[in-house]
Amino acid sequence: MKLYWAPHTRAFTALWMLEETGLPYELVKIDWKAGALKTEAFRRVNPMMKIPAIEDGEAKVAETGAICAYLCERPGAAELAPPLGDPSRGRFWQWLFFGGNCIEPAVAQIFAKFELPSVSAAWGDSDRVFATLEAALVPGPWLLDDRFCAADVVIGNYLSLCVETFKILPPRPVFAAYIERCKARPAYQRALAIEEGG
Ligand SMILES: N[C@@H](CCC(=O)N[C@@H](CS)C(=O)NCC(=O)O)C(=O)O
Repeated sequence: MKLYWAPHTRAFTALWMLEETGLPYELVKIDWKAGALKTEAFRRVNPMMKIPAIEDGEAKVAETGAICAYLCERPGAAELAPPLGDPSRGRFWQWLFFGGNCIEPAVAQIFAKFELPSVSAAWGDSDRVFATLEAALVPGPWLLDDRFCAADVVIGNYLSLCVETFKILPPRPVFAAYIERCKARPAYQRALAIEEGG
């Protein structure tokens, strides 16, 4: 398995996820400013020319949520998703998709300050997105209560970026405590060490 990655990018989520799975992988560092994403070889991995992306034998997967979902199906990583038939699998998929479908556009809206009627914007508006997440995290400790899952990797890293890196959200104790729990995970710490070694 190869992970196409660069430090200080969205690829951190996939790196943390791989560390959670314990699967062996090769890190392929991408110098995207030097055009490494625009090569024919990389376009075959991700036609969007973005990282993260993974290659696993014949399989090629891009998009952070899809990578995390794919990895849950690899032998040995199944505990990062509720099993087939478990009712909590519904919420698992919901939160896994929530990152790209709702948090990403909400963040873009905060940065670009554009207005859309919340009834027609797929994410409603940024207040609704983060209030919904806050309410979901109140029971805790994880999105699926006691079960840590791949959706926590996706949502945890988005929240860490929004709260700590971009500082675009007012402080919320529920988010701060959740981010601390995420960061305390040994897999997060291993991914961070790789990231900082850059
Ligand atoms: N929708 C993608 C977004 C990935 C993305 O935007 N990656 C950025 C790095 S944070 C990138 O590759 N930028 C380089 C470029 O577009 O040239 C995902 O969720 O994985």
